[in-house]
Amino acid sequence: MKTTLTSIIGTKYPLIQGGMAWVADANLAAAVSEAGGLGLIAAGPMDKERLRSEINKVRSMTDKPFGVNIMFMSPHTPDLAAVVIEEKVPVVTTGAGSPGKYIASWKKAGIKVIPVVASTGLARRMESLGADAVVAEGSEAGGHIGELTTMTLVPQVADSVSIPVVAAGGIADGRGIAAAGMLGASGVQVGTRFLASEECNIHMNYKALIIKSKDIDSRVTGRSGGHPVRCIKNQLTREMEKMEKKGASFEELEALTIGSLRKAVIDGDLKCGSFMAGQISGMIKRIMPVKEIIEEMFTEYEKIMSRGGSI
Ligand code: TUI
Repeated sequence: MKTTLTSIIGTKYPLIQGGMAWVADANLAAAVSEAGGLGLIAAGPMDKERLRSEINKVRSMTDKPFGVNIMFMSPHTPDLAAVVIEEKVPVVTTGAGSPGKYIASWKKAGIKVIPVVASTGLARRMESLGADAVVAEGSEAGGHIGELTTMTLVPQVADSVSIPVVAAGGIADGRGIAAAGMLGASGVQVGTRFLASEECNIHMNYKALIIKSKDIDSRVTGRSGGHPVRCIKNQLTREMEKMEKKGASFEELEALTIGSLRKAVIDGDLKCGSFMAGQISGMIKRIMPVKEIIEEMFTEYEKIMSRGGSI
């Protein structure tokens, strides 16, 4: 498949893996890249030496293009931003903040830069600073989210910039890819579906929760503190909701969630973990190899398009 996105990132399919902090390691990234998408290492919780070692590991597992996701809530961001240059990483995506001050140095190093945005304003700012494409991520997505849904964000971003737009949030099958195309996107970013992949190194409880979850099982907490995060509902999201109703401060809420993503991914702590996942998790019914997930998605997409995109 050729789209304006595949010619930038050099992949077989116009698909980027979500940069899921604590989840997306070299194993998942290499599997996605080897299957024809763009695999990402989530630098999120890593220090620079851990990131360097994950980059080397991906390179030992695949010779296909891959990327690193840098999210701006990490204290290691300046170091991580330097490592991607030193290691000549082909693509960088960013999240949870503006990569403004790093774009020029990444571009100078020949890195393709694809910031994740949740508004047209940030998309335009990223284009003017030299971004190669943007991921427009709607609030159906898991983890840290913006205000707008994928349905409303993607076409507005597509109308606002001339660089390719990648749709994200709620996409887990061929229908989602076709819909993204209709909204003006040149590709998709997929996160939640890869949580239920064989190559994803998360605790079994996390995968089981994705498989078990229904359409209405996710909750957004943290809106009151300005950091809305979507997770599968559990004891932690219920406690957060109670505290937010009582008007708890940002610090009190943070105290409750500190380390909670690690508790989900590593410990499988069903009560106190933050099981970040998108609203589409209700559609995900079994754990599959990454290659089968990607091929199934694009086979279904081709089938829909061969009918002229009608449903
Ligand atoms: O970044 C994400 N999703 C994430 S990051 C993450 S790590 C985390 N760990 C613990 C608690 C909370 C988060 C989990 N999920 N998606 C991309 C994304 N970026 N969505 C929204 C944004 C965003 C929001 C505001 C980007 C920029 C922004 O403001 C930029 C500015 O300065 O105007």
